[in-house]
This record gives sequence, structure tokens and C-alpha cells, in this order.
Amino acid sequence: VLQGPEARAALTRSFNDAPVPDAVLTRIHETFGEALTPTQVVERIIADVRERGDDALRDWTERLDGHRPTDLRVSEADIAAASIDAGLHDAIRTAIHRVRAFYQQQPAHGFLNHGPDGALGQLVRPLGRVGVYVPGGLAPLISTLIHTAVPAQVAGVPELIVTTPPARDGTVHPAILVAARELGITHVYRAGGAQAIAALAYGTASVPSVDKIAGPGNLFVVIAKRLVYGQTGIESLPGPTETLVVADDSADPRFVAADLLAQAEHNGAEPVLVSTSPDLLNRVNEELDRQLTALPEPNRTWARDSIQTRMKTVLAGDLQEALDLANLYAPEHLCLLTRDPWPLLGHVQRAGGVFIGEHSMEALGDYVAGPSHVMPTGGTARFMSPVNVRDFQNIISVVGLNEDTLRRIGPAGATLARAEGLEAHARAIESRL
Ligand code: HSO
Ligand code: ZN
Repeated sequence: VLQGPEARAALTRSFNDAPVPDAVLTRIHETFGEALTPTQVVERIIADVRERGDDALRDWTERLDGHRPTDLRVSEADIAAASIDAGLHDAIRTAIHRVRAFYQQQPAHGFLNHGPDGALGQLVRPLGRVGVYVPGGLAPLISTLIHTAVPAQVAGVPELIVTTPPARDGTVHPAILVAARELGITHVYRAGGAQAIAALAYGTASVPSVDKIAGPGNLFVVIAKRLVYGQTGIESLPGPTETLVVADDSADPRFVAADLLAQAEHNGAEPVLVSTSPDLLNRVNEELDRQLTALPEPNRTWARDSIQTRMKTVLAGDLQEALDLANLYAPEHLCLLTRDPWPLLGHVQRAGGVFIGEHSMEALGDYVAGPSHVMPTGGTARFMSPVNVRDFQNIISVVGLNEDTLRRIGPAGATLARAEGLEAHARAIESRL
């Protein structure tokens, strides 16, 4: 149990110095026969996809995902034919509906003020084509497709391109295809990892290049996004998930443990528990053991890995200190399980999302609460926001001044221009005065 300065040190993090898991390094060694860094691997993959396009995409998909796709694109017939059980289909519709209703409330319009100055304003325009990366890995993240695509659609983006790693038999999970169909998305590609990011950034014969890439991914995806940034827009760099639970002595240890385990079953997750009550910490520990044992495999192994290797437990002096620590850590998810959680909201400065009270478990937020579950991880909540409508729009400044205004402010402009040594600027202004 961490306390005081030790807790602060443990919750202070550095995005660039985040340790690379041993499993990743081993996998690289097995695949490449040499000890490359993840960045070197990604550089190779991007260069190859730029140079050889679809062929490189097929080669890397075969090498890394175990399937060589003939058609990179999932046919529209396959999307149309995908079927899943009615309950799951309904749940997909519920999620789409709830996420859409949430983002329709986000103020995202521009302004154009015709006032005494003439006109000044901001036009807001949707991006043209957006790539949605849907991770494969341990689970088919149906919800991630919904939670990324819907805000883009609400923003007015006309074209969405989905990439997702195929299973070893080359299929894309039917529920992903049904979700795509429900969303009206017709472009779905069998490609994952850095190779998919490279294809979205540079385009290949099959995969169109996009204006921005959104959606979470593993370490290789995150590195690839940083390397292609500028060639294309990058919505954010979401990686492994984190949840920080603040709980006082009133919290039910069963719920605290359940919420920690829910995130712990994600690959590489980091669960953090901050409590003002030593007794609660003990009881949560007992509960974690009990609930872990009751979890089926392989989830038990995944969750145990996160709990045993990355979980941090902190004893805070009071709730103010607990919130200070949470703001320092800047968690993707901040869960407040305290007697009176609402007043704490005023102290929340840095988090992807805040989940208040025992009826707002983060797991529900992953699916149907409303806000996108694609939230900033790795401490990037200090400067990034969850996926939202603004990510899929650009702003165009509008300047349309009248003559009076030019006369009034022109001389100040010319003066600044001369102070910068930019005589032609000054003369351009004065030519109209
Ligand atoms: N909690 C994950 C998202 C997710 N959970 C998708 C279930 N499916 C990262 O915020
Ligand atoms: Zn989750």
C-alpha cells in the first residue's frame, strides 16, 4: 500500500518512458530473429507499406496475424449477410442510439458575426474521410467501432474507412460487420497493427488514404500513429486502459473489486485503487481474490496479470488528497465510489471520463451510457480529450472586414509589420488606406 510521497511517485508517469512489456520484446525477437525496438519494427512496416502497398499489407497481415487475405476489403455482400443473435443485434442498436443521442448534444457549430467590424467568424466543416481502427486481439471490440464511428458521423463525416485485424481464418467477427451495417459503413478492411495505420495514412491500391485516424490500438498502433502524424491527422494515442477508483469507507468492496476487475481483464490494463479507508483496502483485496477465482478462463489469467503486475493501491489521508493524486495520474477512467461523490466533481481536473456513484460503473460506460469509451490513456488526459465531435471537424477562420475597420486597425497592423522587418506586409496594408 502506497502513501504520501511514495504514492505520488508511483502515480507520476512518463508516456515516452512507459516500459515495453517483455512479451512484446519476445514476440519481436521471434518474428524478426533480432532484438529490434518496437519503433524500428514499425518504421520497417510503414516503409514497406508505402513502397509496396497491398502486397506489403498482405505480407504483414500473414506474418503477424496468421492469415493472408486475398481480398483486403470485406465485400459488401459479406457485410449484408452477416448475422448474429437477436439479443446482441438489439444491444448494438441500443449502443448506437445512446452514443448518437449523446453526441448530438455536443455544441459543435461555428459562428459568423456581421457586426460593426464587418464579418468575423469560424466555419466548421466535417473532415472528408476518417479511418476507424478497431483492435482485434483478445476480444472483438464491437463497441469500439460504435464509440469511434458515431461521433464522426454526428460531425458530418461522409466517409468512414474501418480497418481491423482478421482472425486466423480470415474472417472479421460478424458482430463487427453487423455494427458496420447498422452504422451505414461499407468500407471494412482486413488489416490491423502498424500496417493498417500505414495503409490509412498513405493509401494503397485497395485502402483509401484518410484525413484522420481514430480509435485505440496496441503499442505498435500507437507508435505507427506518431510516425504518420502530419501525413494524416491522429485523433489521439489511446493505448492500454486504466481505471482509478476513489473509494471511501462507505464503498461496497464487492463493487470496487468488480470495477477494478472489469478493466483488469483488458490486455495491459492498469488498475489503481485510492482509498481513505485502510479497512476498505483490506476488504477489496479479499474481494479481488474471491472474484478472480470465480472468473472463467481465459479472463481470470488476463485479469490476474493486470492485478498482480500493474495494480497500484494507495491509502490517502483524505478525499482531497485522493483527488489530487487522481489529477496527478490523469486516469482514463476516474470512478468515484464515495458517500457523497457529487461535490468531488469540482475537484476533478484531469481524467478521460468520471464515473459517479455505484450506478455508473465504467463497464456500462464502455457500452451504452452515451459518451465514447475511447478516452485518453497513459497520462495523456493532461492534454487530450475523449473522442468527440470536434475531433472530426476542422475550423476555418473567416475574415471579412469593412472599410471603416480597415482604417481604424490598419495602422497598428502596418506598425507591427515594420517592427518585424516585413515591409511588403506594411505596404499591402497601406495600399488600401
Ligand atoms: N474499457 C476499454 C474499452 C472497452 N471495454 C471496449 C470493453 N470494450 C477502454 O476504455
Ligand atoms: Zn472495458
